[in-house]
Amino acid sequence: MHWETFLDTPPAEADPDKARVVIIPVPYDGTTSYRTGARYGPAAIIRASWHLEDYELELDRDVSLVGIHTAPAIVPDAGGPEHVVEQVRRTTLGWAERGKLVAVLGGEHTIAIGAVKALRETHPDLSVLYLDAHADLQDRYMGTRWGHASVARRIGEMCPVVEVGVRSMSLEESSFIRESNLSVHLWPDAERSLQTLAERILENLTPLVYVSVDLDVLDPSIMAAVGTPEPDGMSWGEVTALLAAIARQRKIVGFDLTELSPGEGPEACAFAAAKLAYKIIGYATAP
Ligand SMILES: [Mn+2]
Repeated sequence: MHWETFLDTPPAEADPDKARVVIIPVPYDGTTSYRTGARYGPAAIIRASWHLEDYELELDRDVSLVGIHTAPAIVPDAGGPEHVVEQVRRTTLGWAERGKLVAVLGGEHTIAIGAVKALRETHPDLSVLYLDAHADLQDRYMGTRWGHASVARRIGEMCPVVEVGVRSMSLEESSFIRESNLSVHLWPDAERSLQTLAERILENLTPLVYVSVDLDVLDPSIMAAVGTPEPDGMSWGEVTALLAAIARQRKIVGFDLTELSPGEGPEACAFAAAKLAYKIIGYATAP
């Protein structure tokens, strides 16, 4: 039998009082425009995590020793995305107030808005590192301001946001970036040097950072299981090296992994997502 928790940790070994990290599953894909399925993402990531080694070779330590508690999944309110964002805000705030590193598993990217809202309450000087193939800067999309295409726009209204990996946007979004002087790093990166890119990203990040990952930032060759894949994306090594570099210079207080739609690709994608979650936990809790 399994515990249905991240890493399959028995509840007794993941006491929420002692855990430094809390996983919050949010199986929501209500505003997805092309193919739904991200609602199955959190369960697929958690199941894949059962096969991870606790020993993280790159970091040379057993990351699970920090204590990783898996909270009950949020049951999405049928009232629409604004309500789900509020549910995520409330749940995230509860854990953040207890000093936990929050790891939100999507679900569609919209849920990031709720997590950032919550962490802005506990950390007013928060900034957001936003990894996504898409700019997500539409003011409205398909009749709502709370859809997956408006996530970075809503977050940018709350705090500084630095986008990385972007390779698709509308003409309106392109004009908006120019007018608002937003920090958007297109991919492929013009300089082709991760170190230079990391330095430029750090210029616009405050000391406390929330990392928001739409898994479609990765190249579809390794991450086909997303609702809206975009060619010529970041490699596994580029994403992990970049996050490791940022975590060495900033304190990561929370993160999300979103948009895994397990039915759209091989099972390897859920394994990659689980490993990425584990690595980010490792980077963020490095001694
Ligand atoms: Mn995206």
